[in-house]
Amino acid sequence: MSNEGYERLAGQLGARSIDINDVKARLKRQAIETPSWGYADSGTRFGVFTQPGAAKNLAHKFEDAGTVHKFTGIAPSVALHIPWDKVDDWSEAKQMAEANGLVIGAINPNVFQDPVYKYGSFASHEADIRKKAVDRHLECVDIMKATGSDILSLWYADGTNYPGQADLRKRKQWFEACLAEVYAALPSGTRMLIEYKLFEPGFYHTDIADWGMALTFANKLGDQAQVLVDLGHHAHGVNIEHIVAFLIDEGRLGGFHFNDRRYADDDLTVGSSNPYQLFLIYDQLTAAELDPDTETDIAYMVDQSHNLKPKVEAMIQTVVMCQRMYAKALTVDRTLLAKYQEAGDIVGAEECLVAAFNTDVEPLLAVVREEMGLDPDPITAYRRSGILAQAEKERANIRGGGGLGA
Ligand code: PSV
Ligand code: MN
Repeated sequence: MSNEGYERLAGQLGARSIDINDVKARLKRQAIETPSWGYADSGTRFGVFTQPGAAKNLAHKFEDAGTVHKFTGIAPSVALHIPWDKVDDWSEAKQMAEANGLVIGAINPNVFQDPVYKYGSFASHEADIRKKAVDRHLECVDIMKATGSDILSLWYADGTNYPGQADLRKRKQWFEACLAEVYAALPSGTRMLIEYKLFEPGFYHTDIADWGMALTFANKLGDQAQVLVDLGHHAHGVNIEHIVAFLIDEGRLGGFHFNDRRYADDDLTVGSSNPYQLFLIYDQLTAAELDPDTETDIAYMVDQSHNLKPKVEAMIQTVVMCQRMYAKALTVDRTLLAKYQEAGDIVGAEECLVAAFNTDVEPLLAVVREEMGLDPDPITAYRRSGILAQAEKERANIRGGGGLGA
């Protein structure tokens, strides 16, 4: 492989006073968690188009997540959704993950599919339903202990469809009380991340509709509670990178659910529709990472149910997109940017970001991958591997999945 591109980039970074070895070291430490449910069949309410090679059980999901990690080198953990991924023996599941080169990441309690949650879970007006939802969370805390997971990732479908349907303030109070019960059960050194979403399935109101509500709950609960930003959960036009910066400054940005969308929620692979927005988010994250006065502990997780693309290939594409945007953000000339900001030079400042976004980081990523013992081109290498054809042969006649299409 010619290293001309790499040399050119090294020159560009030199001119921006950026140490290329530091950039490489950071890229090698990057870690993106993939979701078990992103490997299973999924669909819309209009139908599910099944794929013969999709994961049909937890073993398949670990295999697939392991494959993504094997080809990218930066996807070492997998998030689980309970009960979609429920098993009897968690130590066996942990070993299965390890056998695929993975650790078990965030545990997501699912309190939205059981028909008992028709009117909500933590916000249900029925005390026994709220208790059932709390119990599911406590079960997930036990799973965290058994698997070594240190994140409880919380999202609620709770909401209403019509004005007057429910008492909004009471629902908030019930939420607070249930979250506090779960918080009290969290083992030390672990975190609960509270995810917000403006609509769906509730079409009139959602109980945790935006980052301000999630932050309010987190602040009341304590240091082990933080906010999770899912890129698909905002109204159109919302400035997500601003929310990211704000939450970082409050010490409350706990994690991400990366995905992209054109219209509604998490339908598309990361950066496919709006790569510049993803870059601007990574720019804020990187600015904080490089600031010695700012501490962060952010879980970078993917939450996608890409329905039509082949699952593993799409996940490799996703992870690589996060890597690419992180690399570009690492090429921002932050000294110059600060100077332009100080001088009120709007065009100069913006051009710093545009220059970084336009920087060709592919040769750098190829070198990083080779130094990590990987193929420089993960998607082509995966396509060459024959893994998908093998999975299609082995899995075609197995039923199951566990996920949005289950
Ligand atoms: C809800 O839309 C969400 O973003 C939550 O994170 C869920 O756990 C996930 O998608 C899967 O339904
Ligand atoms: Mn999500």
